[in-house]
Amino acid sequence: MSDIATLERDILGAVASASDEAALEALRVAALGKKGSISELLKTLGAMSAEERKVNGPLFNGLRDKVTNAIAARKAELGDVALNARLASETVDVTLPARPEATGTIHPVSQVLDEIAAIFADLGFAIAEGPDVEYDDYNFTKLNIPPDHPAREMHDTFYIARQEDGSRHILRTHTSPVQVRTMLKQKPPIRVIVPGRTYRVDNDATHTPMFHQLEALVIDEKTHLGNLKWVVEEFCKAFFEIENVTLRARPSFFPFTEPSVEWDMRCDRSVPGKIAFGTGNDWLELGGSGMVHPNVLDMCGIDSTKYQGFAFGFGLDRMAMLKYGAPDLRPFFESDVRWLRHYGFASLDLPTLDGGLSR
Ligand code: FA5
Repeated sequence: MSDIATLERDILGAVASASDEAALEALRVAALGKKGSISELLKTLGAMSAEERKVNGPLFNGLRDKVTNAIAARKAELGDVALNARLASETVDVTLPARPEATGTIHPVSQVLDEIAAIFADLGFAIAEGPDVEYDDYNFTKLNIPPDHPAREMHDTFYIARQEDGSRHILRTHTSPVQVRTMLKQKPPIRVIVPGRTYRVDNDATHTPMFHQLEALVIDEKTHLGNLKWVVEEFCKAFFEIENVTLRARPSFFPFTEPSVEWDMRCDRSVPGKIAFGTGNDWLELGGSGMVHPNVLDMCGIDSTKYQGFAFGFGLDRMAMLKYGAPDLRPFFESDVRWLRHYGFASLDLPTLDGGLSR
């Protein structure tokens, strides 16, 4: 075997068995560095005759290329091995919490929404939704409140600039337009609740410009006021987590219900700053309700000679205030984390009827 062939075999063998990048670099310097074995060989070409150079030039250059390629290939191989070893040793346990302790809490309104969804799901109600920006027609006209009806005044409406066709959108003043949306697309029997945001030009300790309502709508051929009372009663028992609920009905007026009824629940406010539910001689206002007005049924494409039903609409934030003892409604929407830490709920405790709503 020639000297060149021996040198090639030795260098390529050493490159193939180099165990890390440092060993490979040492081999590269020993072969291809300034004073490396192959560099020294290449230097001898200058002193050779033209004939000798013709033979040895391709031989030496070929050796240099082979070694250069072998070193590059081994370097890539070692890089992959090192990366795989690093990936294997630096595993991340994704089940560990991101922070030592959970700092976020569930807002009381979200908590109350979850509680209400659990209660009404148990009573067989579906959840319906509608947009915050609503047609004047659905918010008022189809609810038996025609343009210029004085009841529009009660709603302190936020209007949005007129469209080109003269129509005007509004921020919905109550969740009742979702009654209209539901009746327009679904035939009876209907049994839905509508929790959602509502807007009115209103601002004091118990009124905010944006607040939440809970609407309920039941339509079939024989639902009556007694059914309405039973549903409100069952809701109050589950929501306030008491067995003993006494309701008081007061006559009221809403253009979209006839008759209209406001419900109060017995409570005790005799201890200053405290409220106890289910006992005492005081009354807690729950909200409005009534039998859906036949005009509303007809305007929503439901035959009022065949179908009837009830609806109610309660203030959700007010219910959260009462249940969780928050005296002022405005901080609900101020995003103060100190308030949230005080009134918020653990993020992993989902309210369920059997597990407890507000433990
Ligand atoms: C209504 O909005 C009717 N749509 C309710 C209804 C539905 C009646 C279905 C009959 C049938 P009212 O304007 O009373 O009714 O509002 C209902 C509740 O929303 C009130 O009892 C109150 O708890 C709450 N509410 C009203 N305005 C505000 C406000 N600015 N901030 C917080 N809560 C409010």
